[in-house]
Amino acid sequence: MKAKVKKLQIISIISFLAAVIFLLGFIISISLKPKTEKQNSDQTHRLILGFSQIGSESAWRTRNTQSIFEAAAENDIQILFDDAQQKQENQLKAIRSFIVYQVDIIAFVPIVEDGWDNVLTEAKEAGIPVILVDRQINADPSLYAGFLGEDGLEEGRRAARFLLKKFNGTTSTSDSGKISILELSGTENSSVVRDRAKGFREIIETDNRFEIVHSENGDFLRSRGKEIIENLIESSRSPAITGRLKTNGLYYNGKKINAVYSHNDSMTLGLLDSIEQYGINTSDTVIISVDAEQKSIDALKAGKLNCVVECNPNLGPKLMELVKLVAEGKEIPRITYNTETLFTEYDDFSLYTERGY
Ligand code: GYE
Repeated sequence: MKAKVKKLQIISIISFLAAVIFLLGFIISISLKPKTEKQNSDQTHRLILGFSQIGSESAWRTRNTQSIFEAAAENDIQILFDDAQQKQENQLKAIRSFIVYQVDIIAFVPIVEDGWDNVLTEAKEAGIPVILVDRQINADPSLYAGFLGEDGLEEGRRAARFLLKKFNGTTSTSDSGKISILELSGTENSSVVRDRAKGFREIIETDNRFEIVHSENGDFLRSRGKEIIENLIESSRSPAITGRLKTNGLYYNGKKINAVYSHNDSMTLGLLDSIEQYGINTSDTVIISVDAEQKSIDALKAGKLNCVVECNPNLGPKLMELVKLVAEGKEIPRITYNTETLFTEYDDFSLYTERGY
């Protein structure tokens, strides 16, 4: 009997060892098995992002591009980049080349709102997801995965709220009894201009002391900002006294401008170039700008501006997060706004940090 039990014990130990050896052998064989095409490609496949940028019209735009390249490098994402030199047709060409190249994801800054349906339909048919960056479009929402950028409406509202606060309890000294506003707007038909103008008017129209007497498109360019103000100054020369220049402020059709709302810092810096060139005293003109690049913050600190609404160009890190989610086939929010703030003459400037653009 004892011998039988001993024999059984030996058999179960041997079969247990055999099972362990078999299992080990199985695990080793799996790990040594050559990876399938898909396994290899999934793990080692470096995401390729086709990115179409509108150009380099402002310090904001340049920082925006840098931020995206930096974040792509940090996330080991390859970028196929195209600078469209401010032309929509170049963006359409770039997006089509990304489709041919079969990039994994396309991201682009739509210079204007309309005219994207066809090319985005082609991207969809090619199975390439698209993310909108910085500006929005009028197109079938199923043609893009989501938008990442600024809340232009809120930027406009912030600018107007500052103006209402600044003129709180004051009445205009102008003949019309109105507080006259000059608006320098950016690229026509772009979502950012639509929103900054709309948000500003939404608040301004709650107070009938204010009147926008003139709005002109400066295409977000310093040179255009300078030119518009030069024309304004030149056209305010008083014909009566042999074209003597009015230097106690800016005028439009003889009306003194009490406030300027400029849609970006580049145009605002152009404005400052002209008033300095002509020696115009704008100490009682309230000047509000948008973007918050270092030069405009310096002008605010120097008392040349009254308020700067931040538009944050550092979209890179968030974009790469969204790119990776989309590449994994995951849903992303329809809209992701960047965090932004406000800089005004009432701030403690010693608390400011460098803007980095
Ligand atoms: O304000 C301006 C740039 O689209 C938010 O474009 C962007 C705007 C920005 O030219 O500086």
